[in-house]
Amino acid sequence: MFDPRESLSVTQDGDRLFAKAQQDGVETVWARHEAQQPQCGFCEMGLSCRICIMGPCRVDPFGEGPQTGVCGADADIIVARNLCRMIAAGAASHSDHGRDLVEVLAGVADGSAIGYKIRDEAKLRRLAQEYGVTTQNKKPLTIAGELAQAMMEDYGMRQKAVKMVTRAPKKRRQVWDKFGLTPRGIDRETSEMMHRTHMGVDNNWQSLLLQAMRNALSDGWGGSMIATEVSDILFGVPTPRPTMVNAGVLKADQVNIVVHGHNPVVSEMVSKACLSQDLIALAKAKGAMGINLVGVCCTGNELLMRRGIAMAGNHLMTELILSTGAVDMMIVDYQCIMPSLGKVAASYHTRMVSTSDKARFPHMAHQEFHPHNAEKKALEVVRAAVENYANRGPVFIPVAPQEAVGGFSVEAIIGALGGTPAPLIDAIKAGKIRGAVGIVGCNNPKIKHDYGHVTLTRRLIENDILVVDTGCVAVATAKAGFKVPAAAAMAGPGLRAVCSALSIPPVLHMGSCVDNVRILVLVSALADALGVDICDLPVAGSAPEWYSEKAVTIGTYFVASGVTTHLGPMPPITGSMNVVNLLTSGLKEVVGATFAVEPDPEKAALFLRRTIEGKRRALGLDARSVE
Ligand code: BF8
Ligand code: SF4
Repeated sequence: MFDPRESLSVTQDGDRLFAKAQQDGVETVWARHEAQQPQCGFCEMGLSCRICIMGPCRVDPFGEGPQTGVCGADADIIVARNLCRMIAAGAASHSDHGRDLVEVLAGVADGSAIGYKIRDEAKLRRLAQEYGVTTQNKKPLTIAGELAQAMMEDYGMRQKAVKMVTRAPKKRRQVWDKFGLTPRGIDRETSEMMHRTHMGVDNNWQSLLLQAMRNALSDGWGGSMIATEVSDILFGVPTPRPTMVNAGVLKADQVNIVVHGHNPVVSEMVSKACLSQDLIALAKAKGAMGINLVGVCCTGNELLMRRGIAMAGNHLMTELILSTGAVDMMIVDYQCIMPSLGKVAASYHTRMVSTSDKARFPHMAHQEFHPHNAEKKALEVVRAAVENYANRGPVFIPVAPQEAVGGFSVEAIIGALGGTPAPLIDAIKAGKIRGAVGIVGCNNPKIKHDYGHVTLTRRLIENDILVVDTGCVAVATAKAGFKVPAAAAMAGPGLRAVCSALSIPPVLHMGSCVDNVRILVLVSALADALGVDICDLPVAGSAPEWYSEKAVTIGTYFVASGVTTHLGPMPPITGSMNVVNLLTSGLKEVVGATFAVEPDPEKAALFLRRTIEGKRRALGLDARSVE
């Protein structure tokens, strides 16, 4: 059995549940990571290629063995192509998620998406106007149908540019036009990226990487933005509301249902089913006090943001949550769902249910959800979860839950500021708030669980930098207690004063990973208010523990939008110093921002503070020196 010499998580529930999993003989992500050591050095450097079957090929980083693949591709081409394909996969994942929402919107319009409805008509009308759909004298369902059609066009090849790029500041759009980065169609850019990386197409590492930026932008200002906006129309714009986080949100005396994955199309229906009086009565008849729905990962964030539903944990907690023995059912949709989960669940009474036609897993029952049957299916699976309560063995819930506040959509942030971004801008100008950092992304067993997120966040708020976060980071910082108004006490004096006056935490939960687009909209509003480009703002991005292809895509659209972005783990690019130099310095002359890699969050905090103070200086604001 895997025996780590030191603790694997900065969280108490993580450590205690890891010990419990060990005791129960459950294999976890850390043991499998250990079993993979040493991992392939060629792959780590991006120097292996298996794009065609003249290969697989490897380039020798020491210059002794082959310097090209069978086709003649050198290290620069191979490294660039591999990174490009990661970005294409990330863009495809988030944008396909967006497409599923558009299909539900179309289904609401024609009556086939049963149980779904338009929750925010004002936002529907705003979006329709952006898309050139006339709204006067039209019923909401008619507008919804026409908007869905217009959004579908964004996926194809009929547009010169995806519609919502017009949300970016004018100066930014000029940069994109100048370098050919304006995304034309969502599917088109991903498809072109895959085409260019086929053997014998684009063999210039620079033009490959420019297309990768256009591809990432097609997600950030296209597919992901559609996902967030349509989710708001269908399920409501998030507003601040209290919630609870960590493994302590599971209840020993209730039926516990965990939703895992990303798309609110499934989890929203499950949450509705959990309110069914019949099913609650059934739970009581089975001896439970009620039905307790909680989330993990991003579909959990979607429910937390809009409904205040409790959050049990992030990516590296998903196996451990099952080892509480308290989960009667876990319902998954897609993305970031470890294929190990079915096997972990088999050590307990937990029933596992997969719901998407796109995502199947070993040892899970498959109950396919579609817009026309989701309402009915949700009632069926929740009933099965209730019936499983009687099969529970001993339960170990290791901690008490932590309070948190989520729900900071851009609309909610502007609302908290009194209807305009002006107070935030004034606080930045006055130097009370030095700037803001968006911390995003995952967990990765290569880094102590949540150490990067929590350490970096602490250092930034201590130094008067406002933090907004999403995805798995948002769960980590909530668990660490940064997401209650009282956490202002942990902030520097300037940020503390602003947060106290507004009764907001110094770390604002902006949602799931597709909701990173809310950060793009927020920085665009700040740039417009100041009359500058995004790359001039005292803001930065960070993904301290990233693992997924989606995270590379997010980082790339942040940088292409002008936000300098720090990465914790090194992407697989060190086999080409040309690619490394372009991403970490050359891009500055193209998009006014670069990537930086630093695994140590203490050092990353210094880098991000220096970046922000440098931007302040360039804007003519006071700047602190960062030692
Ligand atoms: O989309 S942060 S581990 S759960 S990829 Fe996945 Fe990363 Fe978590 Fe959400 Ni995002
Ligand atoms: Fe090898 Fe070239 Fe084929 Fe890649 S594309 S596997 S480098 S021959």
